[in-house]
Amino acid sequence: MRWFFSTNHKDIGTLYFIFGVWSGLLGTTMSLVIRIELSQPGSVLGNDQLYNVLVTAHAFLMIFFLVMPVFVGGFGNWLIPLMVGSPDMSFPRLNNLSFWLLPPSLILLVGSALVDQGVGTGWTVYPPLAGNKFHSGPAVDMAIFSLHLAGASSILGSINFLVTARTTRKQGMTGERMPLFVWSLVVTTVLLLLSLPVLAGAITMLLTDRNFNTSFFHPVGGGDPILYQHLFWFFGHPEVYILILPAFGAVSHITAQAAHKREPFGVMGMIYAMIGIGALGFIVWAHHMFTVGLDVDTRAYFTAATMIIAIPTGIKIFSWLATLYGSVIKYSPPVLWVLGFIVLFTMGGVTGIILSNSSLDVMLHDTYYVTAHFHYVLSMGAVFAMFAAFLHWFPLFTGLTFHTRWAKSQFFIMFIGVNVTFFPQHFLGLSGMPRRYTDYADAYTQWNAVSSVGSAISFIALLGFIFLLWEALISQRPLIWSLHMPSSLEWYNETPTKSHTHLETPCITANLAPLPGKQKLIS
Ligand code: HAS
Ligand code: CU
Repeated sequence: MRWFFSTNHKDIGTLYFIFGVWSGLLGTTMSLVIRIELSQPGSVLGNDQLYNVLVTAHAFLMIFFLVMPVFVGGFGNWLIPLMVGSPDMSFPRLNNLSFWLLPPSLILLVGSALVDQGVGTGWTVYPPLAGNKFHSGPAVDMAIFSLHLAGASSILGSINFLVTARTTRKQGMTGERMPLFVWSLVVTTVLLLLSLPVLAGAITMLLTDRNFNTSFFHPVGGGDPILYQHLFWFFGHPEVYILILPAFGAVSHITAQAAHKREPFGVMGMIYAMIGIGALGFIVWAHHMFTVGLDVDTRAYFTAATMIIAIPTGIKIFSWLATLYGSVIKYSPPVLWVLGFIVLFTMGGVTGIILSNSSLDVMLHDTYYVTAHFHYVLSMGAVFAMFAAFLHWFPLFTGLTFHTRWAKSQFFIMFIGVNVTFFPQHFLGLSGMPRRYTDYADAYTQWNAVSSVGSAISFIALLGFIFLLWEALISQRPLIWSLHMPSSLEWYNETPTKSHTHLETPCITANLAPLPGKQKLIS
């Protein structure tokens, strides 16, 4: 009952973590089946629709049920109140509802794969494939309801986070003094509030097209399937920044800690860069649609607008490097993950810039080059940052520590695994291998085999992480606070005490030292 009815931000954050890890494992197993299918030409599953169902469910699970719940729900719930000095979220019961909307959403999603032929549309759910002609059973309807529930959960959570960050900051914490992780979630939740209703509208129109004979996306009734793509990507592009911005926030804290600095380099620049990325994220959506027949001026605009995003993102990358520059870095496990993040996310970002050239994208769209791009920014961007953040804040959450040496080797195995998996996909894409097919020409065999071996290595590394988590919990290795004080709280002169752990009272603010009167945090 404690967990079911909890209104405590730490309990709810923990629920999000457990939920996210569970969905992440399910999504990972699907990715392994995908890589087994593609490890050699010919069919293993013997069912192309089933393959497409796995690809679709994999994407939904990773995006909506792993990265968003863990970063926004898990870390957001745990850290926002601690970082702004609030006893809890502003609307604790709404917080409970936000979480508990997710399990039914997940059940609908997993259920959709089990009824009729499943949802084999890809996470974009484009009509006409997603219409009742090609997906006639209830599966797509279930997936639409699943997205509605997950969307409602995110919207309610976003309102809660924004109100908490705005109204419950302790005295003296002006915007410039608010920690960057909180800022990253403020921008993320604004993006959620502005983009999710558009997705909800699009999939509701799809629902009525499927069930009530409307024709929003049916040319026969005067509709247009391209309208769906515009609506979807008006949500979809901000969504990818929703996935990465909290990671940016976490990386800022961890780099400052790694460099033994009170704050990262260029805090104001970091804040404006995140706001800039968020704002620009709304005016670039048609770079996903360069092949639908846009006129050349429109393509020129979307190419240029998309490329501009390299500037605020570059500001962030170079600010992290400047934070690290000149300091003696202690290569602790979270720092290794963060360094991996900076290098590999940048690679993924640069392939994004290549894709943003509409004339190149005409060739590269729907090839494995796109798959390589988004796995570099997601699997090695968002997910690496997630590992970094988990290792960084685990001592704060539990008072316990990971086995340092084993955690470092786990990082290196994962680093090798994901690069072996995804780097060859650039070659496959450049030589024309399309995404979302079960089979391929023999010429693509070699790099596909390599990629599949890489996914097996990553899976072993993932099992290693679960072992490490179990080991950390079972061995109860305590943290010595004075040596490992997380700088994120130190910045704001909040001395972490034992009461930061979930074992003590949920109300921690009473134990925190007041913010120093005139101390300058921003130079
Ligand atoms: Fe992306 C497709 C372009 C960032 C995720 N992206 C996807 C998909 C996903 C995704 C999931 O324009 C597939 C969706 C699907 O299912 O179809 N993406 C970009 C650009 C950026 C970018 C320009 N993407 C992300 C992030 C993601 C993400 C972040 C999730 C976490 N993406 C595209 C395009 C497509 C696309 C096309 C459609 C492709 C297609 O055909 O379907 C930028 O935000 C990246 C900025 C970051 C950097 C690195 C750091 C910057 C530095 C500054 C110097 C760099 C410069 C560039 C000046 C650029 C260090 C120099 C250029 C050189 C060539 C060297
Ligand atoms: Cu995009």
